[in-house]
Amino acid sequence: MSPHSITAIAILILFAGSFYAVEVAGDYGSGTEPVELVSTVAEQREFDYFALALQWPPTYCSSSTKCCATSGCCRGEDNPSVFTIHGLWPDYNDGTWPSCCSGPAFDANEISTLQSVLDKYWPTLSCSKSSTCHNSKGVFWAHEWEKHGTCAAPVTGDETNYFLTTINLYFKYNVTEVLFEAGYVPSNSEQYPVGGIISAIENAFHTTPQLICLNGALEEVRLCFTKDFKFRDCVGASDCPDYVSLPEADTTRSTGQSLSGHETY
Ligand code: U2P
Repeated sequence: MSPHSITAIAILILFAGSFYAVEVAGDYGSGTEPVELVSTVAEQREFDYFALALQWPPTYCSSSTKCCATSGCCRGEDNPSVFTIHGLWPDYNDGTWPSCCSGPAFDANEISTLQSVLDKYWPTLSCSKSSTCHNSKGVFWAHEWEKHGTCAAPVTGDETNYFLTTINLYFKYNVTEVLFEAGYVPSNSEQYPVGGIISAIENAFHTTPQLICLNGALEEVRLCFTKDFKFRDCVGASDCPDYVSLPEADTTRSTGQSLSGHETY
């Protein structure tokens, strides 16, 4: 779909109605924490900017031991050793964000043609189902569309276009390639200076990323964009120590099923 079509859809949606807030607390992944759903009838104002959140699967996977066929942590030799997509999030300049705006519920058919790309580059890393905005649970993509995609709709349009826009940004700004080329390669022994990682991204994209860490390992890189997809600073601060690890994928972790459904061993 052309940018003009997306803009046309965006304008239609912008004028179509108001947004209603349903703040969903709790992350998509762990499934061990209770999911708190807080519904309000307050209208949500339109967001200020986008954050493209990319996760480093080996770090996330090291925090969850459960394995299942759907998890990107359990594909054996195919376990991802590239940054994968967490989400494209609409954000406010004050550090908060809208969530669960009005809009259609997730429809798997809308993204069926993208399935193989999503499985590979936007996999769930958890075995637990994710909270959706309708007091229920669904796949990771349902969570990301309903919580974030519906609020991004004034710019990104419908579900298909939300996923397409996100995938396009992911391939256009290849953080994995930038870091690997700068020498920041997966290692279970090296510690890398956070300043060096930030500089590598600044040199490539002329923007400062937000980095999120877990137990001294890089877990997420967030790139921020204006609503016309020019780089801008993120609002939140990075939370990493001065030196971080970029762990290798654990290829021994597997359910014995690959993405194509064949056994991996
Ligand atoms: O950072 C923890 C979780 O908070 C949500 N988040 C964070 C920053 C932001 O700008 N927007 C946002 O939504 C994310 O929630 P999730 O999409 O995983 O439910 C993030 O994981």
